[in-house]
Amino acid sequence: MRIPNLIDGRITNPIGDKWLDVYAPASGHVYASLAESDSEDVEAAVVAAEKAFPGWSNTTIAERSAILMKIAAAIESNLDLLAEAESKDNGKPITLAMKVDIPRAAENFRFFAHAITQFSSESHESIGLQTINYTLRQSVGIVGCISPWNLPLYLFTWKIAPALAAGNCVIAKPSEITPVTANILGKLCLEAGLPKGVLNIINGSGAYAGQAIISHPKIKAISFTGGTKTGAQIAATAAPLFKKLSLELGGKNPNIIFADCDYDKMLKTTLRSSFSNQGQICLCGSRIFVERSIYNQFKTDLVKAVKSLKVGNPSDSSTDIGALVSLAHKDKVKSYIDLASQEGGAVLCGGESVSVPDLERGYYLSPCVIEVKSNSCRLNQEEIFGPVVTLMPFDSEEEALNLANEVPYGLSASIWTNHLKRSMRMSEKLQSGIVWVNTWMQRDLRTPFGGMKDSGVGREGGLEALRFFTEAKNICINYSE
Ligand code: TXE
Repeated sequence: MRIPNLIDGRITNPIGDKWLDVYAPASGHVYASLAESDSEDVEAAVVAAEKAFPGWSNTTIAERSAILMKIAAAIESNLDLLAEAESKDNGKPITLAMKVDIPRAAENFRFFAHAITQFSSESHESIGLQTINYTLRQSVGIVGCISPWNLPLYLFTWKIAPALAAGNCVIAKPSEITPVTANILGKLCLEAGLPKGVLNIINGSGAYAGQAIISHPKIKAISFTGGTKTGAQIAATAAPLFKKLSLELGGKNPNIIFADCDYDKMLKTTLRSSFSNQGQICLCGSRIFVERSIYNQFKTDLVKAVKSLKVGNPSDSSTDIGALVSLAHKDKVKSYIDLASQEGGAVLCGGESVSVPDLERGYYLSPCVIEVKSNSCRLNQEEIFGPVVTLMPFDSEEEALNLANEVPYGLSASIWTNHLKRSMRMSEKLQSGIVWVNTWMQRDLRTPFGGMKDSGVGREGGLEALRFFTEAKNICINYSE
C-alpha cells in the first residue's frame, strides 16, 4: 500500500519521490510506504490552500456546517474500515478503536459543525460617546495541524474540524508512524463535498514535512500535539514568524487516592487510567499517590487486577493491551523500567516483553507497576508514555498536593475522595489544566482542553478552539454628527 499526499483535491506523489516504511506494530512488519514530503510539497499545498481560501471563508455557516455533518456521517458509516486500519497502524486493541477512537473522530466533526452555528462575537457600546465597537472573528487563513501517533484519527480530527468550521484552509500532517486513517479521511472529506484545496494532507517525517509546515511564512497558525521537546522546537521556529500557536504536549499526571473514596469504582477506573491504549495517552494517570491507611490493600488489589489484563493480538476482541506503537518507543519505555532498580524502586509486576503466537516480532510489553521511593526519581519526573505506573503512599492532603505539583508537567490530575471540600481545595491548588474528581477522561467537548507548565500553551476544545482558529478584529464606529 502506498500513501501519497492530498493536495488541491488530488492524490499526489511527493515531488522528491521519497518514501518511508510504515510498520504494523502487532507483527513488526512493514506494510505500507508513506510519502516523505518536503518544502516543495508544502509549497504546493500552500498554493492550493491560498486559491481555496476566499471561497471557503465566504461559504455560509449553514453550508460549512452541513459539509462537516456529512463528514461525521461518512466516518460513522466507515467505522469498521477505519477501526481496523487504526488498530493495524497503531497496535491498539480493535475494541478500543471501535468504541473510542473512531466514534470520537465523528463526534469531533459533529460537535464543531454545531459549535460554529453558536459562535458569536461581542459588541461594546461606549455610552455617552455615540460610539459602538464590535468584534469580527475572521478566519485566520491557512493553518497547520500536526498530530501524533497515539490517538491518530481522534487527534487529527480534533484539530482539523474546528479549523475548517472557522473557515480556514488546512495543511495537516498526521504522524508518520500512524498515517493511514487520516489519509482515508481525506478521501471521505472530498466525497462529502469539501472543496478541493480546503484540506491538504502532507505526509512525512517531522524533520522534513513537519518543519516545512511550521516554518512556512504563509501558514499563520499551528496547532500541535506531541512531545514536549518537539513542542519547544516548534515554538522556537514559529515565534519569530509571529504565528499563533497552540501546543498540547506531554504529561506526568497524578492520580491521588484518598481512603474515603468509592474504592471499587476507583480501582476499576485506575486500571483504565493507567493502561488504556497501552498507557500511551497524554491524560493517563502515571503517578499514583495513595493515602497510607489503604496503601497496602490498594497495592495488592491493583497488582492482582493488572496481572489479569490480557496482552495480545490487537485484532482479538478479548485483548486488553495491544502492541506499543514502535520498536523505538518500546525500547524507550523498557529503558525506564530498567531504571527502577538503580533508583531504588521495586517492580511489582510486568515490564517484560511478551511473545504473542504468530506475532513474535510485535512490540508487546506486559503492564507494569513500580513502587518508587521518592517523587524526585526520573521514573516520577519524566514522561514514559507506556504501560507503566508508579506507586507512592502519602500521609496528608498537603503532602499529596506537593507530590502532585512537584513535576515539570501540568496536564491533568485525578482526585478520588468523597470529601467535597477537600476535592475543591485540591482542585483549586493543583497545577494542571484539567482536574477530574472521582472520574477519568470523561470529556465534554465544550470544555477548555490543554495544559500548564511543560504540558503546553493555549487551550483548544469548544469555543476556545474556534477562538484559536480565528483572528479577533475590533471595529470602532463613532456616529456623532
Ligand atoms: O512525538 P513527536 P514522538 C510524547 C511521548 C513520546 C514523546 C516523543 O512521551 O515518547 O512525546 O514522541 C511531528 N516540526 N508524546 O517523538 O516527535 C511528528 O512528525 C513539526 C506525547 O513520536 O512530538 C508527528 O506528526 N512537526 C503526545 C508529531 O510531530 C514535527 C503524543 C508528534 O511527534 C517536528 C505523542 C518538527 N520539528 C508523543 N518533529 C501527547 N501529548 O499526547 C516532529 N514533528
